[in-house]
Amino acid sequence: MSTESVPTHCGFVAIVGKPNVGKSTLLNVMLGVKVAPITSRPQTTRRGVRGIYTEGNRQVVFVDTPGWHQPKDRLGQFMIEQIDTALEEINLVLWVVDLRHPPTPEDEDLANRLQGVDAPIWIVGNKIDAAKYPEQAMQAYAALLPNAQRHIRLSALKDPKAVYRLREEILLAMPESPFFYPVDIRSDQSRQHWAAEIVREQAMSLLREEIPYSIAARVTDWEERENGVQYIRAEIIVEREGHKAIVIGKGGGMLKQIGQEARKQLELFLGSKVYLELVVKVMPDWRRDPRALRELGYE
Ligand SMILES: Nc1nc2c(ncn2[C@@H]2O[C@H](COP(=O)(O)OP(=O)(O)OP(=O)(O)O)[C@@H](O)[C@H]2O)c(=O)[nH]1
Ligand SMILES: [Mg+2]
Repeated sequence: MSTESVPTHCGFVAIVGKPNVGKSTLLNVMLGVKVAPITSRPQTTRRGVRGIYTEGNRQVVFVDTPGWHQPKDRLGQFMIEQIDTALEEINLVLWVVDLRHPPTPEDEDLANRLQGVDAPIWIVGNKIDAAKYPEQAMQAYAALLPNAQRHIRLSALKDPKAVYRLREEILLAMPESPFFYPVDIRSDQSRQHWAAEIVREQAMSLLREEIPYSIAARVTDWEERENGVQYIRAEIIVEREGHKAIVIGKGGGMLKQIGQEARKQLELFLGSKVYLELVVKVMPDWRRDPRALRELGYE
């Protein structure tokens, strides 16, 4: 039998939900590689990132999205637009909810938004490992979206097998279609972009209070040196001089720690030695400045 006669299946799957419910965790486990940054802080994801999973003649293009929230600045508006874009021409929506808690007004708001989506919606109740009343919580979420096709309970963090079972069902739900990506591609973002997200992830995890939200990161140089070392130069962007001092820390301690943690992650996923040079730069009020946002790729 020639391979041409085997039909291929492919489709787009949006992963949406409130901030911090575990969308990016779910995506990373689904793909088996770290495509998206994860922190314990809400609003970690800022951009719709595509993660591609291919198995045999089936391919899924997952779109991880920022957490649904009321935007307070231009960056927030950009984030909400990323959700709207992800919900266009979609084959399936995974609405990720946190089973540890009942729905909040933000969930109600998102459920209303999802009413208008044509594609089937599956509710993925996450964090069941830490949920006291998972059944009641799921019922309350399901009541917000009566047209949801399926209710799935799992722990993206603690139970990868449950995530693989879900992935299997998603693969089977994809319509007949040519593949959108080559079979060896896992993400649509450049490696520069991905590395910048790792730096931001570590900075967001280590810094306190409002500082995590006023941080951006970008890679400005990447060279493969002869000895096999990847030389990466990245900038951590902050909004004010005062923040710069906090990111650098006493005697440069904080910046060093961010660098060490980010380097570990980069080395793990690149499989080679990394020399990471970090620089802190001030872009006054970048979250409200259209030019700065454009420069940082938030447009
Ligand atoms: N207990 C538990 N924690 C989880 C689970 N999945 C994710 N988390 C944690 O929840 C936090 C948020 O995870 P993310 O994957 O960044 O959540 P997100 O929905 O992508 O968040 P935003 O990008 O901010 O919208 C992290 O601390 C995760 O380790 C789970 O199944 N159980
Ligand atoms: Mg995320």
